[in-house]
Amino acid sequence: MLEPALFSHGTLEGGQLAADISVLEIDRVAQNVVKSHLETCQYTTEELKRLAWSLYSPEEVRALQSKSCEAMWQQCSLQISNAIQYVVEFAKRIDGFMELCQNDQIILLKAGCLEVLLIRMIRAFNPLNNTVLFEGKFGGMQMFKSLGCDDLIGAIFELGRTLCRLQLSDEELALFTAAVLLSPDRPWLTESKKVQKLQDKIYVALQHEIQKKHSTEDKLSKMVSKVPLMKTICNLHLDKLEFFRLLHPETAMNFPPLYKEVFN
Ligand code: MHQ
Repeated sequence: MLEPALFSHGTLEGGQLAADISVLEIDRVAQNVVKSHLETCQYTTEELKRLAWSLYSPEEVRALQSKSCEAMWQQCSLQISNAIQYVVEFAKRIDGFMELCQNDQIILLKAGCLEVLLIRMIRAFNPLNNTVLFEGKFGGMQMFKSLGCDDLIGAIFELGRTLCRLQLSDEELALFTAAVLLSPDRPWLTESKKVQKLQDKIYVALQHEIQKKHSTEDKLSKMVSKVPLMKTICNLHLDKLEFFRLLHPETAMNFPPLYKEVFN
């Protein structure tokens, strides 16, 4: 062997020390990400539990359905824009994010915030009756009928059901959304290696978190396998927005600035 010292007792102990340091490091990453999530998740779990009882009445659903397409788009873009603000705040609180160059921060947020919202949606999604929180009450997909995007809405609700089946804890959700946000493969990143290193640590922390509940099935790969579907939904949303903009340019011009900035 060329490097016998590598296998000597002393070096092995050194290796163990390195492993201990990285366990501490991983715990620190997990704590930071989970805290950031809890501080920026818009609704506490308790609030959502209480809200789950307030459903839109059939009359209220009918009222939403008879709105104009423009009015409904305006309302949805406002809700999404509000929710994005919390995702931006979440990103800012993740250790390492603010140390990336501003260019990369913007790329990661623009590319990832809808995916993060779609994952966060499971907290505000009731798979028992297929309803989601919209403007303070829960309602089914029929309430979005006037958008004229049944395929998009159908895909979002389907994803909601699929992700709910994974029964993610707030810790898992926090780490999963952070990992999605810190995707090193987003086009035009200038420091993707730096992003990769941050994401690697978060995935290790996530795997560690999953193992705490000594589940046998491979939950992490199940979670990651839903990412392509989320990307499809994001692209579908962009297509719908582009089409809407062609039909109603003046309404689209009045969309919330943050929504326009992210999906321009
Ligand atoms: C967040 C809270 C939250 C806020 C807004 C794009 C388009 C024209 C229509 C919720 C999509 C319609 C969104 C408002 C619909 C699927 C959108 C409109 C978690 C996510 C959540 C609940 C959003 C989920 C998706 C909603 C309902 O913390």
